[in-house]
Amino acid sequence: MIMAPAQSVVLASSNAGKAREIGAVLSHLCIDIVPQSHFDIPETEETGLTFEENALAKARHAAMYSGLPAIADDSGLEVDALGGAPGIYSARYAGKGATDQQNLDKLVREIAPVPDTERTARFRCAMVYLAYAQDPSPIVCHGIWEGRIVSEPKGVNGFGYDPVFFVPTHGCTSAELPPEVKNQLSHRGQALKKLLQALDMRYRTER
Ligand code: ITT
Repeated sequence: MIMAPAQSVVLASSNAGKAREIGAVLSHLCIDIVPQSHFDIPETEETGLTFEENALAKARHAAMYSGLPAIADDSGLEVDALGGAPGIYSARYAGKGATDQQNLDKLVREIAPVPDTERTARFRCAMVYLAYAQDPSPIVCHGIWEGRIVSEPKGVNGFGYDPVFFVPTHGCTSAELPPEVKNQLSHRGQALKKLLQALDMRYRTER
């Protein structure tokens, strides 16, 4: 049987943690994921007011500069006691260019006075696929992961806020979960599962 060559798709993310998780799930499709760092792509401003708007803008930008179909993820942590913060500003909670550690430290400080019973939070993810930059019908998939914020960071897996995101169903933080378990449960894993189903029509067959 003659196999069609794999289609290259650019991943519009500079976040290594996200890229690892997305690459692991999309390895089931007959596509080659090309990181956007392979192209000379200037940075995008994330000016949207929703995860979806920001994901669309990142995907459109990467598709335009690479000439390839593009996948983008915009995600973040919503903490009820903090009025939904850091939300769409999760990557820059402690300021523009902040590291994961600085963002995490700020969250630990802000959550300290909040009683345990009021620590509810959730991760949200909007995952977008564009066939080309002006694609008028993007595929947009969402995922939500409910949990609670703990005071003491724990675990070394994952990235970002994982060490303080307690997963009640598993009795540990998401940074203590093996990567494949996080991908089955997480906001990103859920959005990717939907994207996989939608893309399966275009890029059928497992490799
Ligand atoms: P790209 O835009 O290049 O993809 P980014 O890190 O700037 O990378 P976002 O604007 O979507 O991406 O911000 C997402 C932030 O939300 C991320 O930096 C983490 O702080 C947090 N976050 C999202 N998903 C997470 C996860 O699965 N575990 C822990 N933190 C997460």
